[in-house]
Amino acid sequence: ERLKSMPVSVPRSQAQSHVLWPEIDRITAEQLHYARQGVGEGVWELFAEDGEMRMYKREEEVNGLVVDPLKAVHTVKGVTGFEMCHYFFSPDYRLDWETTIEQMKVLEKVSDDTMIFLQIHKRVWPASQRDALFWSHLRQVPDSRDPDAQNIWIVCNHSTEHHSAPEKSNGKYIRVFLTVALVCQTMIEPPKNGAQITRDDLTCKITYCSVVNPGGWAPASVLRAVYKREYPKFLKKFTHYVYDQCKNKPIRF
Ligand code: 16C
Repeated sequence: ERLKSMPVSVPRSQAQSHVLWPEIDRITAEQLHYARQGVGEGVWELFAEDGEMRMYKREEEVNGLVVDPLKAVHTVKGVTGFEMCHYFFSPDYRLDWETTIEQMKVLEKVSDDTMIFLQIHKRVWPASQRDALFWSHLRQVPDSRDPDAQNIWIVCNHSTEHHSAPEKSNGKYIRVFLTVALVCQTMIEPPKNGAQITRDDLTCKITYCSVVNPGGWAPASVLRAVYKREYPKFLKKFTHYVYDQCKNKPIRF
């Protein structure tokens, strides 16, 4: 009798009682689905390549503003998907790897896996300076029929509003709108003779997807030049950073 009343489901996010939860749940699932679709069929255009890293874009404009979607894939040895996502999500490390930020603030810690961030980004000449207000959610991809699925983690960032943030219309900055997803899967090469798994046996497959609407006027040529430089710089710097942070620490799945 006692067993019957015990919870049978896997532990779920504490954030599910938050007013934003339905949106977080829906957008995270959409972004996961979108990230898992390949870059084939000629719609994606390769614009940067470095070692295992490939970056693709699609040129798109909305009301005259450049909103080119970006999709990148990368493979990094020696780290897990959880480790990648942990360093991307946690505010403690953001300023170590994020080079476009001037200030970052956690406006609300909804739960261990969900926070609301306000960031002020560096100004890009000749445009006005931008800020970004978004929720960020870290989760392990729920069980599916795919046996590798339990090795997949996602961080999803999506623009939102918040009572303690300045209004986007009368603030000092133009607010960008963003939807970003980092999806990471751990591949394990089983060690011979049942030996312990070491970092040499790990490969992390990364997909990074981003759509940023600049929120107000910015010259298209400047914007495209900035992102073509900044996205590759980000993904290289961030993945090196995580590799360095993890190399002498126990593996975390
Ligand atoms: O995903 C990344 N970082 C996360 C944590 O910070 C989060 C942030 C997304 C960035 C949103 C872009 C905000 C616009 C910044 C203005 C550009 C600053 C460049 C400074 C150069 C000195 O998800 C990694 C983000 C990687 C870098 C993104 C660069 C995107 C540029 C898009 C152009 C935006 C409009 C700029 C107006 C001129």
